[in-house]
Amino acid sequence: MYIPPSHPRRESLLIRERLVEGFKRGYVVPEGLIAHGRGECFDYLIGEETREFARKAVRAAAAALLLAKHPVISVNGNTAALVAEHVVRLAEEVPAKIEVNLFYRTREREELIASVLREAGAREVLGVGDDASATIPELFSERRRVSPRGILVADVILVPLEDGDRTEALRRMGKTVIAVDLNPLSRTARAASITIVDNIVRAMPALVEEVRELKKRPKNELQAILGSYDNNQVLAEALDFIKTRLAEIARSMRGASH
Ligand code: PTJ
Repeated sequence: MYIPPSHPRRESLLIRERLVEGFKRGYVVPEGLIAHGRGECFDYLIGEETREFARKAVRAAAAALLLAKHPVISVNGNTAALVAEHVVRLAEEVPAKIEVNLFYRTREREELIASVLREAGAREVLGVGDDASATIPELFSERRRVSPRGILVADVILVPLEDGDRTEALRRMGKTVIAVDLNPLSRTARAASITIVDNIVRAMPALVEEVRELKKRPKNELQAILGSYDNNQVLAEALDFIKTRLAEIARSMRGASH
């Protein structure tokens, strides 16, 4: 679809097109399009920019990934459509494993997502077919099926665009969970150890950059970054930011009406 360069919502429309393309190719589910719409609404509220609360979370996430023994990046349909190249880059920089994990799991989608990741440069993709032979206890969705070489043994897992159940189950297993979720009120956002409240299309490049930067720092500095991070505080900052921003916009609208 042609979107004129001058269109004020061009970026946002191009992102939608990537999801629609993934949907047509069969690896983004219709529910993923709805989920993106919810995300877009929250992106409007934060002004479609990476804010300070997200930067803090990106920094802590980069430290957690670099300190991990077995870091894994979990990939679903929307993530593959929007940021496959950044997933691969992040996996190389950390280094971390990449695993397909789907809420609406079918063999066809697993394979399509793995091929999108391979096209983007991934050498190994876990969680496809018989590889997803282990189970996360107390989880009843298809997300429970994981790779015994990946999420099952991971100590730190990045779960972009997640549903709350798995995040809670992974936390119960003692794992550190990093979520990317534009909705600071979601169950995932509240259950995760570190929540990046930002659009995944901005959060993933920022995370790659931060990992590159923090890789040069000593381990005790990374531990200090992680140790001083407080996720509830960061989520509260996101809500405060939205509240203040909306109050300012409302004030300026009242001013314009006189
Ligand atoms: O590919 P599958 O089968 O694993 O299914 C993927 C979806 C996304 C359909 C599935 O995980 C799902 O139903 O997710 P939820 O419960 O709708 O949660 C998705 C969360 O991601 C919501 O809180 C949205 O606000 C948020 N979100 C959506 N798009 C973005 C986003 N956050 C950051 N960046 C986005 N682009």
